[in-house]
Amino acid sequence: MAIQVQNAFQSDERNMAGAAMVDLRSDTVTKPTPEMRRAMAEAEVGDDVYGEDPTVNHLERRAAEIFVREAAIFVPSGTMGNQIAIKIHTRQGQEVICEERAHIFNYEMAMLAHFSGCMPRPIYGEDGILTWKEIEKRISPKIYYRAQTGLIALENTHNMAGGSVYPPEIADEICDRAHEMRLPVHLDGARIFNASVALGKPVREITKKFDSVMFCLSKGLGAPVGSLLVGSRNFIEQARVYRKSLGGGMRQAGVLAAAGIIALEKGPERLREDHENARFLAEGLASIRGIAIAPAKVKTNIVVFDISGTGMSSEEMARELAAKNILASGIGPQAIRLVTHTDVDRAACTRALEGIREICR
Ligand code: TLP
Repeated sequence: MAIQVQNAFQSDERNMAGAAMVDLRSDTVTKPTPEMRRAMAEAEVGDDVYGEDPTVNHLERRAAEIFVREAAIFVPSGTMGNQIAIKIHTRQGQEVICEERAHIFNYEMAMLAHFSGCMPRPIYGEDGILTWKEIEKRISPKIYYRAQTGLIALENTHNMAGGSVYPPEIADEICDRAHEMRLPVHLDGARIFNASVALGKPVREITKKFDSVMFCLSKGLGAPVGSLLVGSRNFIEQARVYRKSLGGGMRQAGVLAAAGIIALEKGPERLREDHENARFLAEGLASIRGIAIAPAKVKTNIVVFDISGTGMSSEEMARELAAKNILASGIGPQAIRLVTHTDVDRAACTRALEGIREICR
């Protein structure tokens, strides 16, 4: 399930001569807007390790307000936010229940084991969505000779399951039942604003029962760097210790937080457009021979499709697309992921579709 990262450099060179590059590898590739760059240049800063950066403090306060939590902490990446949360919620030798394709399990450098000393207990969920019924069966019995479940971690939207969205009542039930068993629940909400737009419900509502939430500014919201972890005051105080231990004390980080504030306040407004473009891509892909995808399942900005019917490997397809200045990620031997974002418009999506159609012909 490795992500094969295409080297965009070559395409940049070709770009000089040919058509503009359409980069659909991820929503992490967005460049800061002129407004963000101006805010970064003008940001008021201080030493954030001393808690003295006014711009970072402002961003953290706003995140806590928006999610209706006691506190928030700015971290350099989603990975760091998730792993700090796991560390706080668990003890060494415990198990963490997550979905089989979860980011915390597959793409966070085994930090769950390395940093927290825990074992993942992965469970397959249809479209990446777990239910309490499935989770309950995998919670360790309270017997002293069995490793105990320490945490349940959900992902909303679910990246590798194609940007799927948790129905709020399913997530709420998982949290309620887990809490009855005194188990904490963490949310990898890297793209929680995409879920919020798809559901038409504010993030505070769809995340209210989780013990901690990580969300990213640097994905669909368009900031160049940064994520936030939100939770109780006590939880965030502990997170500050671990952020520093991991080398995440960022000093005059206000230059980053300034772009983050714009991403947080204005980013969500335009996600609907990304979702419409993703659906447009999915519908176009469904009409190409050899490609398997269910467009109705594409609810947010991620399109995952199977290309086994084309006889090509995802590596081959990504290479051929790159030669046309279209960048896509292979996420399995014959699975491709396209992610829409602020730097690709409908015309760019149309070009990407044409490129894929030509290759499959
Ligand atoms: N996802 C990246 C890759 O790492 C796969 C991408 O291109 O989608 N949670 C989820 C659900 C994510 O998708 C990601 C990044 C993270 C956490 C980690 O965020 P960063 O990259 O800031 O550490």
